[in-house]
Order: sequence, then C-alpha cells, then structure tokens
Amino acid sequence: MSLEQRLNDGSAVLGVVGLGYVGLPLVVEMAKAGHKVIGLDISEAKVASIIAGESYIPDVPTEELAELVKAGLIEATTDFARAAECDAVSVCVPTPLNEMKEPDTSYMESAATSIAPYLSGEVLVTLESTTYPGTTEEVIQPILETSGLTVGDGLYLAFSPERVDPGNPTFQTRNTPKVVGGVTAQCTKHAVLLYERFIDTVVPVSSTRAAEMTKLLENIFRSVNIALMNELLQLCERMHINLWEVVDAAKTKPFGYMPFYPGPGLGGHCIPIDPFYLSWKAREFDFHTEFIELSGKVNESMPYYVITRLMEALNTQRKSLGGSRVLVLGVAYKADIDDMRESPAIRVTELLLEKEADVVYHDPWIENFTVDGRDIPSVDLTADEISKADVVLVITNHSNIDYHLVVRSSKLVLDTRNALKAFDSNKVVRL
Ligand code: SAJ
Repeated sequence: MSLEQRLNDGSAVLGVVGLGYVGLPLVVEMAKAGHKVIGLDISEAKVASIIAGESYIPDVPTEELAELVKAGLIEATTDFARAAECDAVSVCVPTPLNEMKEPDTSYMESAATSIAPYLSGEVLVTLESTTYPGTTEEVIQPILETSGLTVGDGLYLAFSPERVDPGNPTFQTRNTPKVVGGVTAQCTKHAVLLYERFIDTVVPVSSTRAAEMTKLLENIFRSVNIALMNELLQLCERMHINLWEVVDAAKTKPFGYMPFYPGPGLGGHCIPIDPFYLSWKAREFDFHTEFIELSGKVNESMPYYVITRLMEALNTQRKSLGGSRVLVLGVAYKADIDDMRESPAIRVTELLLEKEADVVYHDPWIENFTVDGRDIPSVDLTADEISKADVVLVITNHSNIDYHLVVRSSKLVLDTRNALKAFDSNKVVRL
C-alpha cells in the first residue's frame, strides 16, 4: 500500500522527534486522529513521563495523554531505531543561537542523523523547527539521503513551521493553520495529506524556503513591533506621555492597527532568537537586515532601562538601589506560563545583583529562580513580605496575583507591564 493510501486510511504510523512544547501536543493530536504515534526523544525523563501517561506540558492535559497511551496509540522511546516503524516523521527540536548569536543547527542535524539509518521504502519527513530559509534542503536533505533514499525516490521532505503559542487559551495545535512547503510538489502533497489528518487548516506554499521564511516573517514582525513600542516608551517618558494609554487608544482603530506593548525585554525561545537566523543567512547574500539588528538592540537594552527607572523611582524616596530590598514579581518570560527561557527577569536580576540590591522574588509558576549560579529566595506574596520590600518590581504580569494586596501593602512599585493600570496610586510608577 502506498504512503498516500496509508495516510488517507489512518494506518500510517507517525513519528515525532522532540517531545517538548511543540512535539508533545503534535503527538496527542496525531493520536486523537486515530494514528499510532511513536514519540522519539533523547530525554529518558520525558519518555518515562509519557509512558506513565503524565504530561509535563501545561497545554497537554494529563488525562488526555494517559487515555491515548493506555489505548496504545501513543508510545515513546529513546530508541531512534524505532523510526523504522514510521511512515512519516516530524522533527520538532530546538533551534537556539550560540554565544556569537549564530544559528545552532546541531539539534536538527542530530535528529536527522539519528533517524536516517532507519528510513526505508516510502517515507515522509517534515521539519517543524524555526530556522533560516535553506536549512531543509541544504542541511537536512543531505543527511536524510545517507539513508539511501533520495527526494523523488522514496523520500518526501517538507518544512512546516510550528506555530505553538504556549498558554494560548484559544489557539492550539489543531485549530492553528499549518503552512507546508515541500522540496517537490509530491513532497508538498504528502505533507499536506499528513497534516490534514489532524489539523483543521493546511496552507501549502511553493517551496521549503517559502515555508521557512513564513515563520521568520511572523516572528520578526513581532520583535520589530515590540522594539518600536520599547523605543516609543522611552521617548514618551521624557515627554510625560503615558504610552500605555496611547496604545490602548490606538487599538480602538478597527482596521490597520495591531497593538503591541513595551516591556522589560524580550523573552521566550522564539522572538528574541528567530530573527537572528535570518540576519545570519542574509549575509550570504551581501544583505544587512537593519530592522532586525535595530530591534534586537532596542529590545536588549530594556533590562538596562528598567534598572535606570528603578533607581529613579527609589531616588524619589531618597533611597539607593544598593542595599534596597527588591521584590521581583513575576519572572517567567510571559504571563501565565511556567517557562523561564530568555526571560527578561534573568538579565534584570543580574543587574540588580550587580548593583548590590537585596533581591527576592515571587512567581506562582516558577518554583526556583537561579541567576549567575545564585538561588534567588522565593517569598510568599503576603502583606508582610510586600511591606518589607523597598520596591516591588513587576516584571511579568501573571493574572493569578492579588494586585490589590500589592498596591495596599507596598511602599513603591515599578510596573513594567501596566499590570496595575486599574490602580490610581502615587506608589505605582509605570515603566
Ligand atoms: N512581548 C512584549 N510585548 C508584546 C508582546 C510580547 O514585550 O506586545 C514579550 C513577551 O512578554 C515575551 C516575548 O515578547 O517575553 C515573546 O512573547 P510572544 O507573545 O511572542 O510569545 P511566545 O514567544 O511564547 O510565542 C510566540 C508566539 N506568540 C504569539 O503569536 C502571540 C508565536 O509568535 C509563535 O508561535 C511562537 O512565538 C514561536 O514558537 O515562534
């Protein structure tokens, strides 16, 4: 039976390499569509947790995972030889930057190298990791073809960017449209057949490079617009204009505008990182992506701006930052999730420690917070703890915080997220 038939009748065994915030939701959606799914990961802990039917991703309910594991639809293993059982394999591994802010494609290369020896017959491989245009065909395809298969003769290869927005209550894997671009038309066709099995809307494009660029455009659009807000915030502070109010007013425009907000910096594993995948590749074409470079510079300057504003706020109370007790409220990289990656709270806290502030934190989503090897003490959000702080620094505006208590019990608050916009108190200083 052909791959096309196996995909269409649901008998295709599907593989996913990388069982993180992208891969695990994908595994679950594939299994919910009735496919047998084999999850492949190098992490023994992740594999053991899945086998036990326990989810470690907040967007994947444990009950749902357990039921699918119990039904035998989901298996997990660190044995990549089991890729031999798969008719299609989706690769969802990290694409970080190295210290020189250059793409680190080692995870993708390692994933491709791990499955290549076991590919045979007719098999589809899709790459989902956000990366620069050209990666799929210049880096991944040669590795996969060491299997003896070639694109056009047994191997179908496509790029289909992940669009997971961790914690998004409305859009999850199934109802977020999926862009797909294959090396050949047949590759695109088979990748469309795969994703149509469990995703409501599939959007084919003409090439892998178009699909790779689509994802980068989405995230560069965000980082540039956030940087614009961060720059305007600094101008508005000098002009004594409340930019937060201005953004709220601008977003009443029912067309032609989309709100972004200033903040203490850019966190997460995508927005601060993905744009530099493109600016790195652009150099090969003698092209300087100035918007990307400028937005990176502005966004990276925000933790320093927060410290300046904090010192100014303490100064109004004739206090120095050195020796002051600072309660950092919210340290995850964005509201209502448990992820610290690239969180602006990290750089802000490093700077606070450099200024010899006495730092404690409160974040209901983050159990431990370590900066430069130092464990930052976690405190309960009580009137006593709040009142002990010389200043409360709101870095992440989780919704499950008692902001009334914060305003009532604090001496001073620097709010970098406009979390306290409902309060009219001279104790609250907005970034
Ligand atoms: N941020 C601001 N101002 C804003 C929006 C965000 O300062 O107006 C900050 C956030 O606090 C956070 C960082 O930027 O630190 C990134 O936030 P994000 O909302 O872009 O969220 P991510 O990185 O978790 O996920 C994004 C997805 N987000 C949205 O579309 C809302 C989406 O772009 C991608 O699916 C995902 O990156 C990815 O995997 O690329």
